Amino acid sequence: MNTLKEVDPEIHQLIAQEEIRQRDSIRLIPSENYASRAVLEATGSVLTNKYSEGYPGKRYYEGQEFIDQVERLARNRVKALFGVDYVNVQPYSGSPANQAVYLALCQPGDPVMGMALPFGGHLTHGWNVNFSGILYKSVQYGVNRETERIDFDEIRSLAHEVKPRLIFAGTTAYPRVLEFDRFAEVAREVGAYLVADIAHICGLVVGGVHPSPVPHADVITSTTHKTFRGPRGGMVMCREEHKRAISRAVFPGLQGGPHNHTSAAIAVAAHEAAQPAFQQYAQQIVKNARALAHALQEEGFRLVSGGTDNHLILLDLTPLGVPGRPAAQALNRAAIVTNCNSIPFDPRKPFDPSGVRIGTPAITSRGMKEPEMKRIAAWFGTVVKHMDDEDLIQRTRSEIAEFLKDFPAPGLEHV
Ligand code: DSN
Repeated sequence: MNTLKEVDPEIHQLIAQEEIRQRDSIRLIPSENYASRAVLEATGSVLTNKYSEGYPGKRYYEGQEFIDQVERLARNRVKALFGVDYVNVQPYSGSPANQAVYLALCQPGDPVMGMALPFGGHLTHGWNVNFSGILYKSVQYGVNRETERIDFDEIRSLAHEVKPRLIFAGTTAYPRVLEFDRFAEVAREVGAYLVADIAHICGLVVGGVHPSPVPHADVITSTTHKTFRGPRGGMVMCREEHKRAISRAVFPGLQGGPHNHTSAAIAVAAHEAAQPAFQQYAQQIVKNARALAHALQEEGFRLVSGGTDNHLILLDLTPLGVPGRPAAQALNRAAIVTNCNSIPFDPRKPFDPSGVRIGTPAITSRGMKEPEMKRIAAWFGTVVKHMDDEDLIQRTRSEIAEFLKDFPAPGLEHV
Protein backbone atom coordinates (compact mmCIF):
# COMPACT_ATOMS: atom_id res chain seq x y z
CA MET A 1 0.00 0.00 0.00
CA ASN A 2 2.92 2.36 -0.65
CA THR A 3 1.03 4.56 -3.09
CA LEU A 4 -1.89 4.89 -0.73
CA LYS A 5 0.51 5.79 2.06
CA GLU A 6 1.93 8.59 -0.04
CA VAL A 7 -1.38 9.92 -1.42
CA ASP A 8 -3.59 9.60 1.64
CA PRO A 9 -1.60 8.85 4.79
CA GLU A 10 -4.69 9.27 6.99
CA ILE A 11 -6.66 6.49 5.31
CA HIS A 12 -3.52 4.38 4.97
CA GLN A 13 -2.96 4.67 8.70
CA LEU A 14 -6.53 3.68 9.54
CA ILE A 15 -6.41 0.64 7.23
CA ALA A 16 -3.10 -0.41 8.76
CA GLN A 17 -4.55 -0.06 12.26
CA GLU A 18 -7.58 -2.14 11.30
CA GLU A 19 -5.28 -4.79 9.85
CA ILE A 20 -3.36 -4.91 13.14
CA ARG A 21 -6.65 -5.17 15.05
CA GLN A 22 -7.68 -8.12 12.88
CA ARG A 23 -4.25 -9.71 13.41
CA ASP A 24 -4.16 -9.22 17.16
CA SER A 25 -7.66 -10.30 18.14
CA ILE A 26 -9.60 -13.52 18.43
CA ARG A 27 -12.40 -12.72 16.02
CA LEU A 28 -15.51 -14.64 17.03
CA ILE A 29 -18.23 -12.72 15.16
CA PRO A 30 -19.79 -15.64 13.24
CA SER A 31 -20.52 -13.66 10.08
CA GLU A 32 -16.92 -12.41 9.71
CA ASN A 33 -13.88 -14.10 8.25
CA TYR A 34 -10.46 -13.55 6.67
CA ALA A 35 -10.59 -13.45 2.85
CA SER A 36 -7.48 -14.80 1.14
CA ARG A 37 -4.87 -12.50 -0.38
CA ALA A 38 -6.04 -13.64 -3.85
CA VAL A 39 -9.63 -12.58 -3.07
CA LEU A 40 -8.39 -9.23 -1.73
CA GLU A 41 -6.25 -8.63 -4.81
CA ALA A 42 -9.17 -9.30 -7.16
CA THR A 43 -11.33 -6.97 -5.05
CA GLY A 44 -8.74 -4.22 -5.27
CA SER A 45 -8.19 -4.59 -9.02
CA VAL A 46 -8.81 -2.32 -12.04
CA LEU A 47 -12.13 -4.05 -12.63
CA THR A 48 -13.48 -1.35 -10.34
CA ASN A 49 -13.05 1.03 -13.32
CA LYS A 50 -15.59 -0.63 -15.64
CA TYR A 51 -19.33 -0.23 -16.12
CA SER A 52 -21.22 -3.30 -17.39
CA GLU A 53 -24.98 -2.89 -17.11
CA GLY A 54 -26.59 -6.04 -18.40
CA TYR A 55 -25.33 -9.60 -18.44
CA PRO A 56 -22.50 -11.42 -20.29
CA GLY A 57 -23.19 -11.23 -24.04
CA LYS A 58 -25.85 -8.54 -23.61
CA ARG A 59 -24.36 -5.34 -22.24
CA TYR A 60 -25.24 -1.71 -22.77
CA TYR A 61 -21.63 -0.44 -22.98
CA GLU A 62 -18.73 -1.59 -25.15
CA GLY A 63 -15.44 -2.97 -23.91
CA GLN A 64 -16.78 -6.05 -22.11
CA GLU A 65 -14.53 -8.73 -23.66
CA PHE A 66 -12.79 -9.49 -20.36
CA ILE A 67 -15.57 -8.53 -17.95
CA ASP A 68 -17.94 -11.00 -19.64
CA GLN A 69 -15.40 -13.76 -19.10
CA VAL A 70 -14.97 -12.79 -15.46
CA GLU A 71 -18.70 -12.86 -14.75
CA ARG A 72 -19.19 -16.12 -16.66
CA LEU A 73 -16.38 -17.73 -14.69
CA ALA A 74 -17.89 -16.59 -11.40
CA ARG A 75 -21.33 -17.90 -12.36
CA ASN A 76 -20.07 -21.22 -13.72
CA ARG A 77 -17.84 -21.91 -10.74
CA VAL A 78 -20.65 -21.23 -8.26
CA LYS A 79 -23.05 -23.30 -10.40
CA ALA A 80 -20.62 -26.24 -10.28
CA LEU A 81 -20.12 -25.91 -6.51
CA PHE A 82 -23.83 -26.02 -5.73
CA GLY A 83 -25.25 -27.94 -8.70
CA VAL A 84 -27.88 -25.28 -9.49
CA ASP A 85 -29.43 -24.24 -12.81
CA TYR A 86 -28.77 -20.50 -12.58
CA VAL A 87 -26.52 -18.18 -10.60
CA ASN A 88 -26.55 -14.39 -10.46
CA VAL A 89 -23.47 -12.83 -8.83
CA GLN A 90 -24.47 -9.19 -9.35
CA PRO A 91 -26.34 -8.37 -6.09
CA TYR A 92 -24.27 -5.91 -4.09
CA SER A 93 -24.75 -7.95 -0.90
CA GLY A 94 -27.19 -10.24 0.92
CA SER A 95 -29.96 -7.69 1.48
CA PRO A 96 -30.11 -6.66 -2.22
CA ALA A 97 -30.10 -10.39 -3.12
CA ASN A 98 -33.17 -10.87 -0.93
CA GLN A 99 -34.80 -7.72 -2.32
CA ALA A 100 -34.43 -9.21 -5.79
CA VAL A 101 -36.33 -12.31 -4.70
CA TYR A 102 -39.28 -10.28 -3.41
CA LEU A 103 -39.29 -8.19 -6.58
CA ALA A 104 -39.16 -11.31 -8.76
CA LEU A 105 -41.75 -13.42 -6.95
CA CYS A 106 -44.13 -11.11 -5.04
CA GLN A 107 -46.38 -8.11 -5.45
CA PRO A 108 -46.42 -5.45 -2.71
CA GLY A 109 -48.95 -6.46 -0.07
CA ASP A 110 -48.50 -10.20 -0.64
CA PRO A 111 -48.29 -12.33 2.50
CA VAL A 112 -44.78 -13.61 3.23
CA MET A 113 -43.21 -15.57 6.08
CA GLY A 114 -39.76 -15.52 7.64
CA MET A 115 -38.04 -15.91 10.98
CA ALA A 116 -38.35 -12.89 13.28
CA LEU A 117 -35.12 -10.95 13.80
CA PRO A 118 -35.07 -11.35 17.62
CA PHE A 119 -35.34 -15.12 17.18
CA GLY A 120 -32.38 -15.28 14.81
CA GLY A 121 -33.85 -14.27 11.44
CA HIS A 122 -32.67 -11.37 9.26
CA LEU A 123 -34.06 -7.88 8.73
CA THR A 124 -34.95 -8.74 5.12
CA HIS A 125 -37.01 -11.78 6.13
CA GLY A 126 -39.97 -9.55 6.92
CA TRP A 127 -38.92 -7.53 9.99
CA ASN A 128 -41.26 -4.58 10.57
CA VAL A 129 -38.78 -1.70 10.08
CA ASN A 130 -37.29 -3.22 6.90
CA PHE A 131 -38.71 -2.85 3.37
CA SER A 132 -39.73 -6.51 3.59
CA GLY A 133 -41.99 -5.86 6.56
CA ILE A 134 -43.20 -2.51 5.23
CA LEU A 135 -44.08 -3.47 1.65
CA TYR A 136 -45.31 -7.01 2.24
CA LYS A 137 -47.78 -8.55 4.70
CA SER A 138 -45.17 -10.25 6.83
CA VAL A 139 -45.98 -12.95 9.35
CA GLN A 140 -43.01 -14.03 11.43
CA TYR A 141 -42.15 -17.31 13.10
CA GLY A 142 -39.77 -17.95 16.00
CA VAL A 143 -38.53 -20.96 17.92
CA ASN A 144 -40.11 -23.23 20.49
CA ARG A 145 -39.80 -21.82 24.02
CA GLU A 146 -38.58 -25.10 25.54
CA THR A 147 -36.32 -26.48 22.82
CA GLU A 148 -35.24 -23.10 21.40
CA ARG A 149 -35.36 -24.79 17.99
CA ILE A 150 -37.47 -24.07 14.93
CA ASP A 151 -40.95 -25.40 15.53
CA PHE A 152 -42.41 -26.89 12.35
CA ASP A 153 -45.84 -27.32 13.95
CA GLU A 154 -45.94 -23.54 14.47
CA ILE A 155 -44.65 -22.87 10.96
CA ARG A 156 -47.15 -25.27 9.41
CA SER A 157 -50.15 -23.85 11.24
CA LEU A 158 -49.10 -20.24 10.50
CA ALA A 159 -48.53 -21.08 6.84
CA HIS A 160 -51.96 -22.68 6.48
CA GLU A 161 -53.55 -19.61 8.06
CA VAL A 162 -51.53 -16.98 6.14
CA LYS A 163 -51.10 -18.73 2.75
CA PRO A 164 -47.80 -16.90 2.12
CA ARG A 165 -46.49 -16.26 -1.35
CA LEU A 166 -43.03 -17.18 -0.13
CA ILE A 167 -41.37 -18.60 2.97
CA PHE A 168 -37.84 -17.62 3.92
CA ALA A 169 -35.72 -20.33 5.54
CA GLY A 170 -32.58 -18.66 6.77
CA THR A 171 -31.02 -17.37 9.95
CA THR A 172 -28.31 -15.18 11.42
CA ALA A 173 -28.30 -16.39 15.02
CA TYR A 174 -29.51 -19.98 14.98
CA PRO A 175 -27.04 -22.64 16.09
CA ARG A 176 -28.88 -25.64 14.64
CA VAL A 177 -29.25 -27.37 11.28
CA LEU A 178 -31.83 -25.82 8.96
CA GLU A 179 -34.10 -28.63 7.82
CA PHE A 180 -34.79 -27.43 4.29
CA ASP A 181 -36.74 -30.62 3.48
CA ARG A 182 -39.25 -29.84 6.24
CA PHE A 183 -39.56 -26.21 5.14
CA ALA A 184 -40.18 -27.43 1.58
CA GLU A 185 -42.93 -29.77 2.76
CA VAL A 186 -44.79 -26.87 4.39
CA ALA A 187 -44.19 -24.59 1.39
CA ARG A 188 -45.59 -27.24 -0.95
CA GLU A 189 -48.67 -27.76 1.23
CA VAL A 190 -49.62 -24.07 0.97
CA GLY A 191 -48.36 -23.36 -2.55
CA ALA A 192 -45.58 -21.00 -1.38
CA TYR A 193 -42.12 -20.53 -2.87
CA LEU A 194 -39.33 -21.66 -0.57
CA VAL A 195 -36.42 -19.24 -0.40
CA ALA A 196 -33.30 -20.46 1.41
CA ASP A 197 -31.04 -17.67 2.65
CA ILE A 198 -27.77 -19.48 3.30
CA ALA A 199 -25.60 -16.41 3.96
CA HIS A 200 -24.24 -17.78 7.24
CA ILE A 201 -23.84 -21.40 6.20
CA CYS A 202 -22.80 -21.01 2.55
CA GLY A 203 -19.30 -22.42 3.14
CA LEU A 204 -20.70 -25.22 5.29
CA VAL A 205 -23.05 -26.28 2.48
CA VAL A 206 -20.18 -26.21 -0.04
CA GLY A 207 -18.02 -28.15 2.41
CA GLY A 208 -20.72 -30.81 2.85
CA VAL A 209 -21.19 -30.23 6.59
CA HIS A 210 -24.68 -28.74 6.34
CA PRO A 211 -27.53 -30.17 4.22
CA SER A 212 -27.87 -28.40 0.89
CA PRO A 213 -31.07 -26.49 0.14
CA VAL A 214 -30.66 -27.16 -3.59
CA PRO A 215 -33.09 -30.11 -3.89
CA HIS A 216 -35.71 -28.27 -1.82
CA ALA A 217 -35.65 -24.50 -2.42
CA ASP A 218 -37.01 -22.58 -5.40
CA VAL A 219 -34.51 -19.79 -4.84
CA ILE A 220 -31.33 -19.58 -2.76
CA THR A 221 -29.67 -16.35 -1.68
CA SER A 222 -26.36 -15.77 0.04
CA THR A 223 -23.70 -13.31 0.92
CA THR A 224 -20.22 -14.29 -0.23
CA HIS A 225 -18.04 -13.05 2.63
CA LYS A 226 -19.00 -15.21 5.60
CA THR A 227 -18.17 -18.95 5.76
CA PHE A 228 -17.62 -18.79 1.96
CA ARG A 229 -14.56 -16.54 2.55
CA GLY A 230 -15.10 -14.38 -0.53
CA PRO A 231 -15.43 -10.63 -1.03
CA ARG A 232 -18.32 -8.62 0.39
CA GLY A 233 -21.03 -9.47 -2.09
CA GLY A 234 -24.22 -11.38 -2.72
CA MET A 235 -25.64 -13.97 -5.05
CA VAL A 236 -28.93 -15.56 -6.02
CA MET A 237 -29.27 -19.12 -7.28
CA CYS A 238 -32.45 -20.61 -8.66
CA ARG A 239 -34.17 -23.19 -10.77
CA GLU A 240 -34.40 -22.59 -14.51
CA GLU A 241 -38.07 -21.55 -14.25
CA HIS A 242 -37.19 -18.50 -12.11
CA LYS A 243 -34.08 -17.47 -14.06
CA ARG A 244 -35.72 -14.72 -16.10
CA ALA A 245 -37.63 -13.20 -13.19
CA ILE A 246 -34.56 -13.21 -10.91
CA SER A 247 -32.17 -11.81 -13.49
CA ARG A 248 -34.62 -9.01 -14.42
CA ALA A 249 -35.19 -8.23 -10.74
CA VAL A 250 -31.45 -7.78 -10.09
CA PHE A 251 -30.91 -5.79 -13.28
CA PRO A 252 -32.69 -3.56 -14.27
CA GLY A 253 -35.13 -4.03 -11.37
CA LEU A 254 -32.83 -3.01 -8.55
CA GLN A 255 -29.35 -2.22 -9.73
CA GLY A 256 -27.34 -0.59 -12.47
CA GLY A 257 -23.79 -1.68 -13.15
CA PRO A 258 -22.51 -4.76 -11.32
CA HIS A 259 -19.38 -4.50 -9.18
CA ASN A 260 -17.03 -6.34 -11.52
CA HIS A 261 -14.17 -6.41 -9.01
CA THR A 262 -16.52 -8.24 -6.66
CA SER A 263 -17.60 -10.70 -9.39
CA ALA A 264 -13.94 -11.50 -10.00
CA ALA A 265 -13.31 -12.03 -6.30
CA ILE A 266 -16.38 -14.29 -6.06
CA ALA A 267 -14.87 -16.34 -8.91
CA VAL A 268 -11.61 -16.60 -6.95
CA ALA A 269 -13.44 -17.60 -3.75
CA ALA A 270 -15.40 -20.25 -5.68
CA HIS A 271 -12.14 -21.58 -7.10
CA GLU A 272 -10.69 -21.78 -3.57
CA ALA A 273 -13.86 -23.41 -2.25
CA ALA A 274 -13.59 -26.12 -4.92
CA GLN A 275 -10.24 -27.32 -3.50
CA PRO A 276 -10.16 -30.30 -1.12
CA ALA A 277 -8.68 -28.07 1.60
CA PHE A 278 -11.96 -26.16 1.74
CA GLN A 279 -13.88 -29.31 2.72
CA GLN A 280 -11.44 -29.79 5.59
CA TYR A 281 -11.83 -26.13 6.51
CA ALA A 282 -15.63 -26.45 6.66
CA GLN A 283 -15.41 -29.63 8.73
CA GLN A 284 -13.02 -27.95 11.14
CA ILE A 285 -15.34 -24.94 11.57
CA VAL A 286 -18.03 -27.29 12.88
CA LYS A 287 -15.64 -29.36 15.00
CA ASN A 288 -14.28 -26.15 16.52
CA ALA A 289 -17.77 -24.82 17.25
CA ARG A 290 -18.66 -28.05 19.04
CA ALA A 291 -15.42 -28.00 21.02
CA LEU A 292 -15.88 -24.34 21.93
CA ALA A 293 -19.52 -24.93 22.92
CA HIS A 294 -18.52 -27.84 25.14
CA ALA A 295 -15.69 -25.91 26.79
CA LEU A 296 -17.96 -22.90 27.42
CA GLN A 297 -20.55 -25.16 29.05
CA GLU A 298 -17.80 -26.46 31.31
CA GLU A 299 -17.08 -22.80 32.16
CA GLY A 300 -20.72 -22.55 33.30
CA PHE A 301 -22.28 -20.77 30.32
CA ARG A 302 -25.85 -21.47 29.15
CA LEU A 303 -26.03 -22.13 25.42
CA VAL A 304 -29.28 -21.39 23.60
CA SER A 305 -30.73 -24.74 22.44
CA GLY A 306 -28.03 -26.50 24.48
CA GLY A 307 -25.28 -26.52 21.86
CA THR A 308 -24.51 -26.13 18.18
CA ASP A 309 -24.64 -28.07 14.91
CA ASN A 310 -23.01 -25.39 12.78
CA HIS A 311 -20.48 -22.55 13.07
CA LEU A 312 -22.39 -20.49 15.62
CA ILE A 313 -23.05 -20.42 19.35
CA LEU A 314 -25.59 -18.19 21.09
CA LEU A 315 -24.88 -17.63 24.77
CA ASP A 316 -27.49 -16.58 27.31
CA LEU A 317 -25.68 -14.65 30.03
CA THR A 318 -28.76 -14.30 32.25
CA PRO A 319 -27.65 -17.02 34.72
CA LEU A 320 -24.39 -15.10 35.29
CA GLY A 321 -26.35 -11.91 36.00
CA VAL A 322 -24.48 -10.10 33.22
CA PRO A 323 -26.12 -8.43 30.18
CA GLY A 324 -24.72 -9.11 26.70
CA ARG A 325 -23.47 -5.64 25.79
CA PRO A 326 -21.09 -4.96 28.71
CA ALA A 327 -19.83 -8.55 28.40
CA ALA A 328 -19.10 -8.07 24.68
CA GLN A 329 -17.39 -4.75 25.49
CA ALA A 330 -15.19 -6.33 28.19
CA LEU A 331 -14.31 -9.18 25.82
CA ASN A 332 -13.38 -6.65 23.16
CA ARG A 333 -11.00 -4.93 25.61
CA ALA A 334 -9.33 -8.34 26.02
CA ALA A 335 -9.12 -8.69 22.19
CA ILE A 336 -11.92 -11.26 21.96
CA VAL A 337 -14.35 -9.77 19.45
CA THR A 338 -18.02 -10.83 19.59
CA ASN A 339 -21.39 -9.16 19.29
CA CYS A 340 -24.14 -8.87 21.86
CA ASN A 341 -27.33 -10.47 20.61
CA SER A 342 -30.95 -11.06 21.52
CA ILE A 343 -31.81 -14.54 22.69
CA PRO A 344 -35.20 -16.18 22.02
CA PHE A 345 -37.94 -14.58 24.17
CA ASP A 346 -35.40 -12.04 25.39
CA PRO A 347 -36.87 -9.88 28.18
CA ARG A 348 -34.23 -7.20 27.43
CA LYS A 349 -34.17 -4.68 24.56
CA PRO A 350 -32.38 -5.45 21.22
CA PHE A 351 -29.74 -2.76 21.87
CA ASP A 352 -29.10 -4.11 25.38
CA PRO A 353 -29.84 -7.82 25.03
CA SER A 354 -29.19 -10.88 27.23
CA GLY A 355 -26.92 -12.77 24.87
CA VAL A 356 -23.62 -12.85 23.06
CA ARG A 357 -23.24 -14.44 19.60
CA ILE A 358 -20.00 -16.13 18.63
CA GLY A 359 -18.71 -18.44 15.90
CA THR A 360 -15.64 -20.20 14.56
CA PRO A 361 -15.22 -19.31 10.83
CA ALA A 362 -12.47 -16.70 11.31
CA ILE A 363 -10.44 -18.51 13.95
CA THR A 364 -10.62 -21.70 11.86
CA SER A 365 -9.21 -19.73 8.90
CA ARG A 366 -6.19 -19.06 11.15
CA GLY A 367 -5.63 -22.81 11.56
CA MET A 368 -6.94 -23.19 15.10
CA LYS A 369 -8.26 -26.57 16.17
CA GLU A 370 -9.98 -28.18 19.19
CA PRO A 371 -7.16 -27.60 21.76
CA GLU A 372 -7.23 -23.86 20.97
CA MET A 373 -11.00 -23.78 21.60
CA LYS A 374 -10.37 -24.81 25.22
CA ARG A 375 -7.93 -21.95 25.69
CA ILE A 376 -10.33 -19.47 24.11
CA ALA A 377 -13.20 -20.68 26.32
CA ALA A 378 -11.01 -20.26 29.41
CA TRP A 379 -10.09 -16.65 28.48
CA PHE A 380 -13.72 -15.98 27.56
CA GLY A 381 -14.93 -17.27 30.94
CA THR A 382 -12.31 -15.34 32.89
CA VAL A 383 -13.20 -12.04 31.22
CA VAL A 384 -16.99 -12.37 31.48
CA LYS A 385 -16.79 -13.41 35.12
CA HIS A 386 -14.38 -10.57 36.04
CA MET A 387 -15.65 -7.81 33.79
CA ASP A 388 -14.59 -5.01 36.12
CA ASP A 389 -11.04 -6.23 36.69
CA GLU A 390 -9.19 -4.13 34.12
CA ASP A 391 -5.74 -5.49 35.10
CA LEU A 392 -6.93 -9.03 34.48
CA ILE A 393 -8.44 -7.99 31.16
CA GLN A 394 -5.18 -6.37 30.06
CA ARG A 395 -3.16 -9.45 31.17
CA THR A 396 -5.54 -11.64 29.15
CA ARG A 397 -5.04 -9.34 26.17
CA SER A 398 -1.26 -9.79 26.39
CA GLU A 399 -1.59 -13.59 26.63
CA ILE A 400 -3.85 -13.57 23.59
CA ALA A 401 -1.38 -11.44 21.60
CA GLU A 402 1.34 -14.05 22.29
CA PHE A 403 -0.98 -16.95 21.48
CA LEU A 404 -2.02 -15.44 18.14
CA LYS A 405 1.56 -15.29 16.87
CA ASP A 406 1.32 -19.02 16.15
CA PHE A 407 -1.78 -18.57 13.98
CA PRO A 408 -1.09 -16.17 11.11
CA ALA A 409 -4.24 -14.78 9.56
CA PRO A 410 -4.78 -15.30 5.81
CA GLY A 411 -4.71 -12.16 3.72
CA LEU A 412 -2.94 -9.95 6.24
CA GLU A 413 0.38 -9.34 4.56
CA HIS A 414 0.90 -5.67 5.23
CA VAL A 415 1.61 -5.88 8.95
N1 DSN B 1 -24.94 -8.73 9.52
C1 DSN B 1 -25.01 -10.15 9.31
C2 DSN B 1 -24.65 -10.93 10.52
O1 DSN B 1 -23.82 -10.47 11.27
O2 DSN B 1 -25.19 -12.01 10.75
C3 DSN B 1 -26.31 -10.60 8.76
O3 DSN B 1 -26.40 -10.11 7.48
